[in-house]
Amino acid sequence: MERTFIMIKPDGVQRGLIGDVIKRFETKGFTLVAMKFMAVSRELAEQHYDVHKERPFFQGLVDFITSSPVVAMVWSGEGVVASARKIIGATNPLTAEPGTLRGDFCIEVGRNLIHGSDAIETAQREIALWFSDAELVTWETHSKPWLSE
Ligand code: IDP
Ligand code: MG
Repeated sequence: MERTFIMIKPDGVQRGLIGDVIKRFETKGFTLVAMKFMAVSRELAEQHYDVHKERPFFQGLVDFITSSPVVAMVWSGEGVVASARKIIGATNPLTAEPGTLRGDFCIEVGRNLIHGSDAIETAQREIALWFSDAELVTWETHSKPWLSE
């Protein structure tokens, strides 16, 4: 089953929005595979955002992600990577549609609440970076026949 990596960034944790974020993925019908509340090392933050290392905002982004704890998660479901990106909304919260997490809960790109993998291959890389195989839980929700035909 398809999986994606989702992280509630330090602003989401500090602002007490952990429950609101998790609720959106739960009520949509996706399945939680792994979750941990953690401080992020500089090394992990730099590896996670490696694709942006030449960008002017890179150091500030690494400073921010390591400044306060995050909630790292893996969610699974058919089409979860693209669907999670839609639930999250555009990178710039001011252009993110109302109804999306960024559209509803934040106002600046440097404090945009949440990360979600942008493609299936990216998700695989990010899940392996943040979680060990043993931390990924295999289980089946009792709602399965009420969510899928
Ligand atoms: P995404 O999170 O929607 O995938 P990316 O373009 O991959 O967006 O950028 C990664 C993260 O880097 C953003 O979520 C945001 O936190 C930060 N970022 C991107 N562009 C800027 C910028 O212009 N200024 C400050 N931070 C930025
Ligand atoms: Mg991205």
